[in-house]
Amino acid sequence: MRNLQETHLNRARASLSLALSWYGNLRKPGQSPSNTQLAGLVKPELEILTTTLNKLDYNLIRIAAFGLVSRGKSAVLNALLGQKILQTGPLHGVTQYPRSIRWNPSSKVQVELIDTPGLDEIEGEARGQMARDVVQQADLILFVVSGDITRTEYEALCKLRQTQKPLILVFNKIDLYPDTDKEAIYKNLLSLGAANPQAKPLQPDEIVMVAAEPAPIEVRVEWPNGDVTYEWETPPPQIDQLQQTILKILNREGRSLLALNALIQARDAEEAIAQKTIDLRSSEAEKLIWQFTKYKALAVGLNPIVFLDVLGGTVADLALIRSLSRLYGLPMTGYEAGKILKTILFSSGGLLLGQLGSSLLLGLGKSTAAIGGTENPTNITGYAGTAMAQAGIAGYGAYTVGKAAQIYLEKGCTWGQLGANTVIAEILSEVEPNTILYRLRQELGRHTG
Ligand SMILES: Nc1nc2c(ncn2[C@@H]2O[C@H](COP(=O)(O)OP(=O)(O)OP(=O)(O)O)[C@@H](O)[C@H]2O)c(=O)[nH]1
Ligand SMILES: [Mg+2]
Repeated sequence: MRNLQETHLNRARASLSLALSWYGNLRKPGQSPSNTQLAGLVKPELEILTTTLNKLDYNLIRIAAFGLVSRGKSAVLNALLGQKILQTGPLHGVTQYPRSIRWNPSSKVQVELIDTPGLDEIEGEARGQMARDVVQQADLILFVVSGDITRTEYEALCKLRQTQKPLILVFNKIDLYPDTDKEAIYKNLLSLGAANPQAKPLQPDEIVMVAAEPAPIEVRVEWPNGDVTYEWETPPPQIDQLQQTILKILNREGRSLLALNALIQARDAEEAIAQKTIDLRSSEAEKLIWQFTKYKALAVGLNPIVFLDVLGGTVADLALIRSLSRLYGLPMTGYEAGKILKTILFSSGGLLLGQLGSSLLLGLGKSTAAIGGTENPTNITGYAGTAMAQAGIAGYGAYTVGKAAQIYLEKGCTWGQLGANTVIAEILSEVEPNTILYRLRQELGRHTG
């Protein structure tokens, strides 16, 4: 278990280092004006890759608390810390900005707790952006509620679960409810989303009941002399169960979560780099694709032997894919180019397979026409006719392959041997049952193919 987690971290490190050196080198400013421009454009993503890699070395796990205003997000984090560090209070919007604090629950792991403003407090776009930024950094999410949840709360929860980060639903302020109500609310929370076939229900151990800052209670004090007074006393927080749940997750799979999250961030950064590169080089790429389109149409049209058509066409497509990847400076080996071509051929809804098929048919006609062509002049026109039709289809094919390759390269940049998506898939295939990661696997698996 320990070794497996270590392996996951090492693979994530290798993947990120490779991406950094690859993109760092290919986008060095100064090589050409367009490279300088590109280097400027992808600087933020390169920085993300660097900080993510550093984070892996620190072994620092980030836990972020989300929820609507006044649910007790700050109070829950204080209770975990065992100190009142974050400001709490009955007014809505006590916490205005995200704030992070170190927590050392055990000597083995370094944790950073991130407090956030209520999701319904900050307005519109700013809220969305703030939440996205914090969610992106978080390795584990605490969603704090304090009783039955509202529609807005449910929607926020669904959004957060879509980010595919491990999440614990924290039911806070249980001191306010009698046991029967508490149980009823807990059951409601468990059956959340039962009506929605898309949402997967929460598991019992994904919901934890706490009282982070219990309200003071009035206690009756009987003095030895018979006097009776009433005093307000603040009960201690009930937070043990949450603390234990978090610790269990951290020990069992903290490093794997860290590795996975780093890879997800890296994947997004790499895709953004690919996207920006492709946008910047779009006119050059357009020229290249047309060149190949013409070349391929010509090669296929002029070639009288059928199997060479198909072969020649495929070679041209492969060369196009490789030239495009070179133009973009995206990682691509011959093997990968072949895989991409195959995927494109099979995923373009038969159109390009049709290209292969019609190449064969038309090519056969063309070959026979060429063989008998010397005696009969109509065969010459027959040859020219099929050759032109075939060339047209082949050319169209090259154009489609070129366009598809462009789209594919944006995503495909993360699928190499050490590509982020490959390593993500590897890690997910190795996690043990019973872990949070195991549960995430189904979801992520759908996402990453
Ligand atoms: N009874 C009871 N009250 C609680 C508990 N936890 C927090 N509170 C109270 O709920 C109020 C809100 O708590 P905060 O921690 O400030 O809530 P928050 O979610 O951080 O709120 P914002 O920062 O405004 O979004 C405060 O008055 C707390 O004292 C609890 O377990 N029981
Ligand atoms: Mg707060």
